[in-house]
This record gives sequence, C-alpha cells and structure tokens, in this order.
Amino acid sequence: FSEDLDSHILVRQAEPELQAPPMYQVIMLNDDYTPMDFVVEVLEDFFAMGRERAMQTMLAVHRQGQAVCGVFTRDVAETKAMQVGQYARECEHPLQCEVKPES
Ligand code: TYC
Repeated sequence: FSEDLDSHILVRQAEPELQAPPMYQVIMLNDDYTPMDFVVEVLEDFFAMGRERAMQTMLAVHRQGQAVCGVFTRDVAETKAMQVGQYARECEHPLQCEVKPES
C-alpha cells in the first residue's frame, strides 16, 4: 500500500515538469517612421538574426504590417518586447513589439 502511495505521489509531482511551457510570439509592428536600418539592427541584436534573415523579416513587417520575430516563454517574450520598445524610445523611434500567446 505504501509503495502504491509513494509512486502515486511521485507521478503527481513529476507531471507538471513534463509539460512544455506555453509559448508566446513576439510580433514586430510596422509604423511609418522607424528607419529600415534601425529595424534590421534591432532584429540582429535582440533576436539574434543574421543580416539576411533580419532584412527579410523587416520587409515582411513593412509590407504586411507585422511579422513574428521570435517565439519564447512568457517572461522572455515580454522582456524582449519591453527592451525593444525601450531602446526604440531612447533612439526616438516609434517601433513597437506586441506579445501574443502562440495558437
Ligand atoms: N515602414 C518603415 C519605413 O518605411 C520601416 C519599418 C519596418 C518600420 C518594420 C517598422 O517594424 C517595422 N521606414
């Protein structure tokens, strides 16, 4: 009986750690004022993109209004969106990101 109880407790405790955490998209938003070069620099520096991928992502945002620039756990996604907004403001550009739960 006590063996059964132990294994039951172990399973119940281990279960949550086996679930992948919910993931969140960081979505870059278009605006009319932020220079294209600045957006490319942000995508390289905050989202570890190479020049080619950063260019393509920037152009996707420019043409379609928005694009996903990364998928992260909630804290990481919110921190990245905040840091981008803060850095853009410091440089006096209106660039902003939004965070949204994946699917
Ligand atoms: N639309 C901007 C321009 O024409 C460029 C831009 C691209 C701005 C992507 C924001 O997320 C953005 N200068």
